Amino acid sequence: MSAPPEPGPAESALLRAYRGQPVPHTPVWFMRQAGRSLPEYRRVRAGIPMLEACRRPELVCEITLQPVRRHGVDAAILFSDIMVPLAAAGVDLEIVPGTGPVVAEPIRAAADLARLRPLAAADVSFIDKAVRLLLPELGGTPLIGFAGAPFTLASYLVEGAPSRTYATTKALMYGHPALWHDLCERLAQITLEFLRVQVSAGASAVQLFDSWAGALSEADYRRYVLPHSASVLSGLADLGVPRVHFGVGTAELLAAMAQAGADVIGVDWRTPLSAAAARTGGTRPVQGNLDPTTLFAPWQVIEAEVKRVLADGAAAPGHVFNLGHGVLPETDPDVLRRVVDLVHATRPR
Ligand code: 1CP
Repeated sequence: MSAPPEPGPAESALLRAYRGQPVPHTPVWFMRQAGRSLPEYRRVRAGIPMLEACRRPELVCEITLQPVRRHGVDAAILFSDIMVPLAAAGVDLEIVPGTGPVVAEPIRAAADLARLRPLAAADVSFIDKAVRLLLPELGGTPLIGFAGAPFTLASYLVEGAPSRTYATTKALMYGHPALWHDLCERLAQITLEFLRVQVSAGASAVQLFDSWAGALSEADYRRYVLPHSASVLSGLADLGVPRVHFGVGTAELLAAMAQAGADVIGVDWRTPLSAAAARTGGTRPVQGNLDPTTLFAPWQVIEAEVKRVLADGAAAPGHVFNLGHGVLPETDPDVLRRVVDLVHATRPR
């Protein structure tokens, strides 16, 4: 007798939680679960520049699968970077080890916008190939696609490198609002196309990372950023996949970010999940939000914090366990495995 067919991603705990449906266990995955915390990642990446690695479908497939195999998480997230579609759209940039994205010629004036052409699906055909390689390997485990939101992408393009203050970005935003909106419209097109390619190839959910939006006041967010993130999210509506919207330091922005049109709100560790649920109207599932540095604490502390996050997440119509931001490179992978097992063993309420 043949075994019953494996349930597909649509029936997975992740997709059920993202839709606010009852789950057999709280699903869990980790932002930046692939990458530098894993020795097997460091091995396969050795000598290959980051952007080059992202363009090799077999390597993307292998790196995406590594944390799924090792940790038993409920989702894979495509191994890529928010800068990949910008490089594919003609921007000269590099991801510098130990620093992050560095743009050769930052965008500061109207004439610079010409360097940002629209993205076509063919520009990122390597993504389509990688997703199609991944699907049979993943069985029923859902694949999450992702992209950077216009503000976060703009911050790298305008600053030219990671920033702490976003002073140049904000100067352009306040001083040249027409140029700012033109830039963000172009970025929204690129992001939308990048996400649509991932979903068309088989990703079951998407996450829009507006990692650095927390640098803005709510008023500025609503005026300069929300319309562009909303155009990305509404441009995905016909695909029918859950859309997660996440940023860091967004306590004051959660209501506005929810209004941008996401189905699920990602929350950093500063805001209790119950407060995040209340601030977003109590109608949306939440994702988060263990402080990533908690993973360096003694196990008893980690255990108590995981249980606190789980209990707090029960206030929302659905909860997907995650960290409040990405896995830090120094994290012990065995601790991540224990966290997954603990989340799975704790009865959802
Ligand atoms: O050589 C290396 O290993 C480079 C390190 C690295 C890795 C592993 C970078 C450079 N990007 C990535 C992969 C990556 N980037 C993933 C992997 C998928 C997974 O989660 O398993 C994801 C989701 C991203 C997304 C990303 N890139 C974001 C949004 C998420 C977040 O953490 O807020 C951002 C802001 C970036 C920019 C970026 N790329 C790389 C770095 C070090 C940074 C951050 C730089 C900064 O601090 O501004």
